[in-house]
Amino acid sequence: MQRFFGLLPSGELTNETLAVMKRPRCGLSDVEPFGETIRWKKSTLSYRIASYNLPIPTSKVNKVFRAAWKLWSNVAPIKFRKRSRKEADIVISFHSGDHEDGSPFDGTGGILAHAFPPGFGIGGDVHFDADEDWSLKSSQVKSSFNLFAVAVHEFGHALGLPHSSDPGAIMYPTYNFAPNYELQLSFRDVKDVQHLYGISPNFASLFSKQPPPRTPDKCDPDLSFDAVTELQQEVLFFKDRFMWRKHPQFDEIGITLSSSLWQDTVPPYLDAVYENVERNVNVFFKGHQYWVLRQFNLEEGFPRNISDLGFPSRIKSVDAALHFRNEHYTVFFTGHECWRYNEQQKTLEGSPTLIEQQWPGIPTPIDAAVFYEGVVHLFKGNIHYKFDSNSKHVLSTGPANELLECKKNDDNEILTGRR
Ligand code: TQI
Ligand code: ZN
Ligand code: ZN
Repeated sequence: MQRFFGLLPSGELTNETLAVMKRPRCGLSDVEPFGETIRWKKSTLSYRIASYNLPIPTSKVNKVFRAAWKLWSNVAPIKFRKRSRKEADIVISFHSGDHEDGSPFDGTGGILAHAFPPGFGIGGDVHFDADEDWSLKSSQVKSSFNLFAVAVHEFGHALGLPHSSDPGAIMYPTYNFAPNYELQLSFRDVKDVQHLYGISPNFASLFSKQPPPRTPDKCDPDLSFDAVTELQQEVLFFKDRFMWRKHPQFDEIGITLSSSLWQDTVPPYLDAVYENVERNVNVFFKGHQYWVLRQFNLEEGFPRNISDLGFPSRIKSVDAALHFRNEHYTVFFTGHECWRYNEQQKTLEGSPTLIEQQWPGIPTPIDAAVFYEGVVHLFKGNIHYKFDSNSKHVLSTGPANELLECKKNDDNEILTGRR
């Protein structure tokens, strides 16, 4: 009932809820129920930005909100029109503490913003906590929140979207903003808003080149990996912005954004990752750069160029890194070559060798490598090779995702939108 009447669906009998229950009703409304949720009935929605408490100059605030609405109007047939004075369907405002809607803000941190589901009056309104340190920058300042990212999420609520269980979705209930990467709606967000409002006539042409990103499915028989590494007791499998964590004590191997562990220190779409237990560091590779992290903190001076490791300038990236704890060296794979890096002397030893000689039976270039449970695991496309590095032969092959213990179930289909 609260949801229907444009109140935060807290389940509590607040004064506002009581007031709504007492209010006279008439049959005309701008909203209609849609299954469990409600949606706006009209296709052009007006919004107004209240001028008080603005944390940043008006012109910048206007730009951020216009861009946030555009993400939604690009995919669903809704138009958003800004109004300056007249009443608007959606009022956007900044408040601190109690602002008399039954859901007071809580100062710095905690709740950042909230939005009311579609409806008259306060319905669709979006409130931001004026006590947060709001940022606009694409490079993130610690402890500040990106106004654009939070606005896109709240506008989703204002359109009637609930939270999503897909960790790649903007509507997933954790703050995950990757600076330097263009924020986009995920495949799941797009499906959800199109389920409510239909498909924008521009959708096909706008997204034909770059469709909204899907969250990978560990049960996909075509799954391949960007990188695989050990991390203390776990094995981590990287793919796009995500990773799966295989922990010896947990039987469920879940997917998370890799930023959930490293925030914005390491980029998505990595090339290679390895752990050096002795030096207590993790090393990440992407393109010509590498990052060294000690206990989740970036070491000073990183990222650095891979040429600093001793690679000649013709090597533009690293495909995979394979660390041998006991022997104190790491093998880097680049194209059809591999290189041996001495971790104690911190130098590349000699010249590269051909993968087909050192690793017979392994096609090149490879995607990922890890030494785990006494065996070398190499990944190429959707195939996983177990390799014995002493006898130099392939022990077995299987699907790339065989270590992820895929248990096919409906949840997975719901999560990824695949059938
Ligand atoms: N505000 C919550 C949110 O927008 C308010 C909320 C809505 C809520 N539905 C809820 C809280 C159900 C509890 C249960 O989700 S928030 C994010 C996140 C918030 C959170 O300030 O916590 C974003 C605002 F978590 F997704 F990052 C924006 Cl993006
Ligand atoms: Zn409020
Ligand atoms: Zn939310």
